Amino acid sequence: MSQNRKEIDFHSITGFAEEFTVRSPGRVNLLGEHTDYNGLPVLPMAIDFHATITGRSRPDRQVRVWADQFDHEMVEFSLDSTIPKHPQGHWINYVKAGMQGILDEQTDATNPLRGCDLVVAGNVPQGVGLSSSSALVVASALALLQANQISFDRIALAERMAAAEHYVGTRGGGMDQATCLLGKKGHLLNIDFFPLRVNPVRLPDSVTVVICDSLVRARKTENALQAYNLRAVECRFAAMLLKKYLEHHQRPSNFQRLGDLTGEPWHYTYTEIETLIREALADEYEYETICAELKTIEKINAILDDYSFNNTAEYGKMVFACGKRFRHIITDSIRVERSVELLEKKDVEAFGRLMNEGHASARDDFEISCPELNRLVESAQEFGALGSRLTGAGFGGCTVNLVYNRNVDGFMKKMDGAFYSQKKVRIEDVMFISEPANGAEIRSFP
Ligand code: NG1
Repeated sequence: MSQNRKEIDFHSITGFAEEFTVRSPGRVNLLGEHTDYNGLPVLPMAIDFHATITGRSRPDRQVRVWADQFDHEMVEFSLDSTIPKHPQGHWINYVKAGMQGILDEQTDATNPLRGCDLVVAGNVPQGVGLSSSSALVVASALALLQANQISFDRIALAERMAAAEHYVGTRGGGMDQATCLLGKKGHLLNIDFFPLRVNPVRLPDSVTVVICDSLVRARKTENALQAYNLRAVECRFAAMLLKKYLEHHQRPSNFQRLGDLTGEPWHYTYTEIETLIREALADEYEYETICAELKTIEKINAILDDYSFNNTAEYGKMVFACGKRFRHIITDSIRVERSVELLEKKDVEAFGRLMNEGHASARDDFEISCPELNRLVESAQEFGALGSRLTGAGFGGCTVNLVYNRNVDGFMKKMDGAFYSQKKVRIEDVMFISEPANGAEIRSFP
């Protein structure tokens, strides 16, 4: 990974003068993993790696996009009410996702959006849990808004972009888009969802965030799509089972996501939800048991189809670890809540211990780790990181490590020796430091 970025020569690529540039950051999450789509909190920060789009508006409804990273490959499409998708995994789908999100909200049919010429570049590493996808989705939406001189509210846009990214086939939550738009220099973001609320928490000056790449690639629209969506489905089924349990005990049961139980009419604390999960859910359910418990095969199959499984013949062999998954979700939420209190007191050592616990929970209960991530975490803990855990969707990607400033050099050298020195990699491509960065920026040129 390298923070170097070259300037985009918009004129030589497109033949026109540029009118604006948008820079939208990636993010690293310190705690609260897979909690976002369950309506529960996260604790990420924006990083100093960006998707960058340079552009100009066009008089018609065409969008032409050159990808600086992909040999200036150019893709053209029209801003029709439904933008057709490219094949799954193609980079242009992220651009289309952001723009479709803007089009869907456009109510004034008499004043259709103008298209634009764009050149996309960036240095957020892809498929390593640092949110390169959302950086591009958000940057694309901002480019379209800028080409049409439309102002926007960052919270509303972040909520819209979270839904918009489902266009690419993954069913994530809203952490990435919110961090990308609302990042604050020097701060972690304590984010709550439905509705989106963001509370910046200062990262104490004594510590540095070091990110280490496991070198295992997990692309959410390719090899990791089913694994990621299976976690989302397991959480959805867990919520349905919990609902049945509450109904059975004549308690209010009309909720959608686990996080709803903290609001009206339940007002449960996280600890009460933890107890409820323990009482109501088994660790794992076979497909037939889930269908029997929820008294429907059709609905279960429809949900699996909806989450891109598309192979009904295999559904009978699936196992859903609902209790284990929710145990991770609620214990990670408790850890986020405690972390905010600890960071306010600048207790970085206790915060680091919660990060370590978060890794164990992601590994054992949510089962999104892999041997390489576990090795990185164990080495980091041995070499003096206050906390170390996998970050992002998991199944590969990076670890995030909290290290006292004074120990950073020694820590990185030891990590290099233990993990990278045998491999053919440049150290600046696999280990890096970022301060918490600001959210997306737009610059326009007269
Ligand atoms: P990354 O790490 O960018 O793949 C994904 C989801 C998040 C969140 C995390 C896990 C998207 C766009 N992002 O992030 O919403 O669920 O996994 O905490 O789907």
